[in-house]
Amino acid sequence: MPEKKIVPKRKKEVNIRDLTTCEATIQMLEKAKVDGVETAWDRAGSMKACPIGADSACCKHCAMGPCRLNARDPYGKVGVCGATIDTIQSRNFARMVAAGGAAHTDHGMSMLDLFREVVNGNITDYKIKDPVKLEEVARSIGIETVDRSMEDIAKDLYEELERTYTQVEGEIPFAKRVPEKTLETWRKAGIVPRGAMREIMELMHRSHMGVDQDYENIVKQCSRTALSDGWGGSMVATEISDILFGTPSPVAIEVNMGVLKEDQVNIIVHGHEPNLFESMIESCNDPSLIQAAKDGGAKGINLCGMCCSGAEVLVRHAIPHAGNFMSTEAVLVTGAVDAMCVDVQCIKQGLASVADCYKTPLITTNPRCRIEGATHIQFEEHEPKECTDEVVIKAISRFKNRTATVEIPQRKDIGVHGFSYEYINYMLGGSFRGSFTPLNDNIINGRIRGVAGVVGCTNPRVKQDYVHVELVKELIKHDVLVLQTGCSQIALAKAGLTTPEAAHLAGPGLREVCETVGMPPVLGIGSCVDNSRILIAASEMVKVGGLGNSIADLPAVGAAPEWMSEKAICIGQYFVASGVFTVFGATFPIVEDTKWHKLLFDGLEKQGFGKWGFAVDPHEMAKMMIAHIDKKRAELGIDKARERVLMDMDSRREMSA
Ligand code: SF4
Ligand code: MSK
Repeated sequence: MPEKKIVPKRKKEVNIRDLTTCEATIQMLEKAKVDGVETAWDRAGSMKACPIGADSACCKHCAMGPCRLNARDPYGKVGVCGATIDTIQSRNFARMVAAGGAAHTDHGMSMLDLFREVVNGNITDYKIKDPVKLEEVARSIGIETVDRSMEDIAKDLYEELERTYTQVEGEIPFAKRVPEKTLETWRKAGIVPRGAMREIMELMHRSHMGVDQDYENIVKQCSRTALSDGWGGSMVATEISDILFGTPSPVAIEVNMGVLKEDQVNIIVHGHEPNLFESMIESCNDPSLIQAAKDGGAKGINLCGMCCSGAEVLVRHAIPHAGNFMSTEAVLVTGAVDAMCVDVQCIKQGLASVADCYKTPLITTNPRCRIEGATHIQFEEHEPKECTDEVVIKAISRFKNRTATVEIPQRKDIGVHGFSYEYINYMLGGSFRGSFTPLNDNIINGRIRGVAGVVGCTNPRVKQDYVHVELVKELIKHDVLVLQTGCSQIALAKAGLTTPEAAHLAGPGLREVCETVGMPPVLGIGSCVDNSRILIAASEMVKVGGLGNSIADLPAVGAAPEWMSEKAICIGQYFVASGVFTVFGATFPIVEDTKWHKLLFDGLEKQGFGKWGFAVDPHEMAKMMIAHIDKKRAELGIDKARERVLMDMDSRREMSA
């Protein structure tokens, strides 16, 4: 395992170019320095990550501690209660899974609450936008749809999906979507999830002082809880959002800070839940508010997304995206943001002081997420425009009274995003015969070596976007098709790799497929809850046939190269439990060569699951992922096919030379 990346305490002047590869962010960090504004990079530079915490070698689960063990001699001592290094690490990991899973499932439950109120007619500002998807989702979990009204199907769907959260015993509804052999592995291990509330509660209980003190038993509940997110809470969030707001299909979108407009009222929405953004779109298109903006001297209202709110809405409405997680403070430094409106998750508290420096209103909207110093305007789904209209009015007022110097980095790229599972089906198989068969065929014949999901955050302890971009470039060069979500997707969009033209960077086999279909080699599919789309795609690949009987058989891998959030750990664990080799970068909270380390990085695979991997360097990461894909190809007996295809391509090139 390579050495963990921990940036040392910053003593001397830092070269801003070492912090990020995003030119717009570099420009804004330089301006921040001149303006005397502090960002997360400054704080990360002046505060070394705690080495004991980074190794997950400490426990503060009771008042007999906190206890710290020695990562260099992990079995040299135990906690006051006798807890070993494996117990301490597995319990810490469990709590990350529980918190990450809770974030996604609470988001999903909010979407389901909204769906119920829409279906019952109590909320009229939102409607079912995609009745076809409603029927498909209902059918996939056994709800009768023939000769039934949309309302009746929707009511049944709500009743069923509520079990995703509340079910006390038995399997959650979307377990029906899991390939049979994968499900068998889960059943054998006793980890088919019940409702997320029960799983999270049990995981918190088991990781309490003096309860579960066997790391092999704890990992089972980590998996069960994580699966209740991936195949439960997150999947419901995605499916219900598609039903209510529309299933994404590819659109060309502008990305990066150049999407801000000096002569318009700029509003940024940042967070995760699409209902706030949908209402904000309505408010920004309200003729009376547009007129108010014009009366205030603006040419119009310019609505942009950031982070996952942006990643989710860009694929539905082609709303421009101003940047990923590590650019949310930097974008305020432009002085051009007239309001930043946030809901939940990944909202740095530091935004409040940066916003204050530029007199930008930072507006919280969700009762779960208030920030000291920010203005709170509660978003109520029954009257959504009350909140979003007020945000727009505040933004217009800030525009009229702008005092901050405005400097907008002239950087933007256009990329194509919005490759939902349904669209990939259609794109590959056509409208009459939508199917994953062409994808499987191209994997079997070797043009596509395998599939990678590259996802997750950016992190100030890693050079922003660098690991994402280098890793993905390396993967596509070796004919690996890349699916993307969240902040990673935005990193690649800024690097110009989400266009069909980027196919020239792909290896010969993948390039041929991309050129034939007219698709980019990097497919952006949405926000971090939309990782569930990757699970559905993997499931479909198994069902189509020819690539084994379980997700663990597929030549497929996952990565979160610059992760930072507990949600990422939960996502990683549900990928691993679903059968995927999943590599994390930046750092990993573990002590090497412990039994817990061996279990996560090797033992789980022997039990029929996937396993974890770790690497800091993107090329090393790519090597590990490609080696795993090749191992799976060999196990499937399709490794020779690839050699033949590539020989054909070479001969073709020779002939045309
Ligand atoms: Fe220490 Fe055990 Fe308490 Fe943890 S649970 S703080 S290891 S005594
Ligand atoms: S927003 S969880 S920084 S992907 Fe989903 Fe980005 Fe990671 Fe938050």
